[in-house]
Amino acid sequence: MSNQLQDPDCVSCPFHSEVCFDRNILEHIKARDFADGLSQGEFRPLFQPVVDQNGSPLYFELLMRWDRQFPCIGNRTLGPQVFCALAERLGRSVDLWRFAVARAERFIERLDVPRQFRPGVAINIAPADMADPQVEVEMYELARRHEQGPCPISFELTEGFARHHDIEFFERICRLQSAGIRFAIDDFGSGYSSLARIRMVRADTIKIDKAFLAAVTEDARSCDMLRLIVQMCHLAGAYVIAEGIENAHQRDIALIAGCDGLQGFYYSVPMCEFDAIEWARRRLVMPINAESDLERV
Ligand code: G
Ligand code: MN
Repeated sequence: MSNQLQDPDCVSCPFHSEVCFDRNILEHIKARDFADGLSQGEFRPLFQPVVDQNGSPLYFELLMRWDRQFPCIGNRTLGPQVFCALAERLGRSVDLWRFAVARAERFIERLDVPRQFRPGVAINIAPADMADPQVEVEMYELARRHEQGPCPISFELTEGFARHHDIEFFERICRLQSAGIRFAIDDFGSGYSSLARIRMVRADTIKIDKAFLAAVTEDARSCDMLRLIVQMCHLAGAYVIAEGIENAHQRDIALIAGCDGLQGFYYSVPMCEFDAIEWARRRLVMPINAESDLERV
């Protein structure tokens, strides 16, 4: 992270390295804090790569953080598990989503790589936001802005979406897919996500929850299960990403199980925009003459 000081977004990183995911902290946070945080630019997107079997970036997942000085609890960096519930309660969740989309588009623009080699960005979307008709409208606009090729921005349906049973929800996803927006089922195998969900949503990608990868190191039975889950996801027509790869052993198991992509601390922690761009540029595999196209894109 030697380049942090060159990126204004990163100035706060060294002071807030520990991310808080403890929801109990919510009782100390006021509605006003959130509104101020959003208007004062305290939300900061990080980017974590998803790589192929050679370690080359396929795309990045945008992970939001919130840096704030709270009067009663001091300086904190909060993770989405904390502030997404608050945003939803305040009816500001779509605002945060919109901010994420804008920053994902900025990231892709700054990456400045020819379209055919350009890694995309995946943004988490909560089920309640996905059910908002305005979000659907904005997703069509997004698809139109990128109509020259496959839309580089995709969405990860977070775990809670499994509780949304209404047919309109699934039809909306289907319509958007026809318009070129791709969806992933996030954290598959955790919480409420069930087999019915991968049947109802024809997800482009399924991400296997990191709890599975945590288990495979100790347990041969989990390896067999992982292989079967990957096969099932492939039969459902989806790419499969293994989340939470922390060491070479887990990487090998995920690859033997047939996973198409890998994500986790073994490859990289979530990085600020500047570091993620540097990281990607060092690893992108492009034909030699493609470099000269960089200027023209
Ligand atoms: O639910 P979702 O997949 O969006 O969660 C992403 C979260 O997982 C991020 O907060 C990220 O920091 C964390 N994460 C990413 N890679 C790893 C990993 O290898 N191990 C663990 N324990 N967490 C990870
Ligand atoms: Mn995710």
